[in-house]
Amino acid sequence: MAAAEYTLIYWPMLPGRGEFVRLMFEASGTAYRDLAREPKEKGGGVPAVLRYTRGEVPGPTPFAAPILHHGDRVIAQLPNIVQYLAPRLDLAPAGEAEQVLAHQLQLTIGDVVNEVHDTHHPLGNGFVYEDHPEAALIRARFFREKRLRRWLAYFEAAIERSARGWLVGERLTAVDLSLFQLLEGLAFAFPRAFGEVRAEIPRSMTLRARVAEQLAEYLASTRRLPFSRHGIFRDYPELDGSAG
Ligand SMILES: N[C@@H](CCC(=O)N[C@@H](CS)C(=O)NCC(=O)O)C(=O)O
Repeated sequence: MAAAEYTLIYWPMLPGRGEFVRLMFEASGTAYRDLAREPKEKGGGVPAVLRYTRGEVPGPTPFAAPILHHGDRVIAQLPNIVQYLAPRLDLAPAGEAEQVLAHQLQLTIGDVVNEVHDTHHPLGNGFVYEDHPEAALIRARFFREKRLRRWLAYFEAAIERSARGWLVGERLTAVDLSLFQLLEGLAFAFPRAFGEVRAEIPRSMTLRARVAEQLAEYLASTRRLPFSRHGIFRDYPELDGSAG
């Protein structure tokens, strides 16, 4: 079998930002190497990620994962990876205006992901959740009450504007896959708060179901990593306002 052209480098054992890239390969039926999920003895595991971020691999050093290695190119920053891969995997919209809009929406999804991360890491990456649960409660409440509905209404309006059931253009593109993943993550991390909004975003829920249908084989496979209490989307009931 021919070697995969694309290599994804991302922390093994959690979906995180790597999953947004993985979905592009899976949806387009593109062979890829998921390097850090291979055994350490074969060059995988966490050391694989560190080799890249420590500059031990030729090419520009990425600050953080996800990382895409394609030929002699080493590319980081999730929206940048999506922008690079989308036309190559036939997951980009057709014209420049729509491509710019897709990138805008992709960056916005990245903003939401950052805010979700901050609900359990309100004081930054140097702490673990258990260090500052009170701050996390405040941050998560702000997210649930002031941000979640606004973010979701924004994507819903984009789908309504496109009038084809997708965020941009007339068919599924990479940013739809990212919205799917975002909705999956929100439903996992904030089942109560998300449950209160879902009736207000019917187009987004339909998009989510359509992507799930298209990816059914992958989603049922062991290649799909489950959400947990590692990574971005974490199911702490207290942060969903539903504990106690
Ligand atoms: N803005 C970057 C964020 C990358 C990022 O924060 N990656 C996390 C994992 S999801 C990481 O590896 N962080 C390690 C660090 O920041 O030192 C992107 O969208 O790719």
